[in-house]
Amino acid sequence: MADISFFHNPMSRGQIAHWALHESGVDFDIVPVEWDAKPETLLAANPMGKIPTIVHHTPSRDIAVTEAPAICHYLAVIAPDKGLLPREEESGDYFRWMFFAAGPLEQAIIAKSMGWNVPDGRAGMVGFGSYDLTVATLEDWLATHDYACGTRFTMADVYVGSAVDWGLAFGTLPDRPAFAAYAERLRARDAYRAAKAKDNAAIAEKQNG
Ligand SMILES: N[C@@H](CCC(=O)N[C@@H](CS)C(=O)NCC(=O)O)C(=O)O
Repeated sequence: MADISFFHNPMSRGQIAHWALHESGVDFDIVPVEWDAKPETLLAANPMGKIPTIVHHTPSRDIAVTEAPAICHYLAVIAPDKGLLPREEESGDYFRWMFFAAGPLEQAIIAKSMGWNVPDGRAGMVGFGSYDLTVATLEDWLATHDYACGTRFTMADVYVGSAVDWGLAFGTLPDRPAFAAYAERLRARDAYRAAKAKDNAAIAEKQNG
């Protein structure tokens, strides 16, 4: 058995963890998940039955990690030689943008996709304030910084970058030059390409029966 079992469906946020697994270089096996037949082992590890979920088989116990950003950071921690963790002076930016993407950005995109509108006068109670403000805030950063931490790729870029990559691909983010340039930098990475090649092949296989 590999060190990590990765519960995955390629048509899902599992793609984020798949890219992170390739960046970290850890040993993993994919456990394929069909939405209408979730394995008991997935539900035991994550009662939400959500993808991505990983289980790290360590000598002392099996450690289940859920939530894509947590999985990304966990993988950076267990593969310290890969340079995916922030240096001390980068950690403010790293955690700021990782949590920004997991909180305000995800909520803003989902709310827009679902047609959920913030009632007039209630933006102050909503973590993302407004979709436009959330998008503009990330755009401002990426217009002047190549990566979440400035000049260097870190694991935060797998998570933030996945939101931008998907947002551009599915039209849930506006096609702004700063987003496009950031996505291009990320799409050139070997780990990104390796993970996406496998996911795209698996999707094609599903679609072709
Ligand atoms: N908060 C979770 C969200 C995960 C999630 O919603 N995954 C979806 C696929 S994109 C899923 O597993 N859906 C299947 C289901 O809920 O049955 C994360 O960030 O990883």
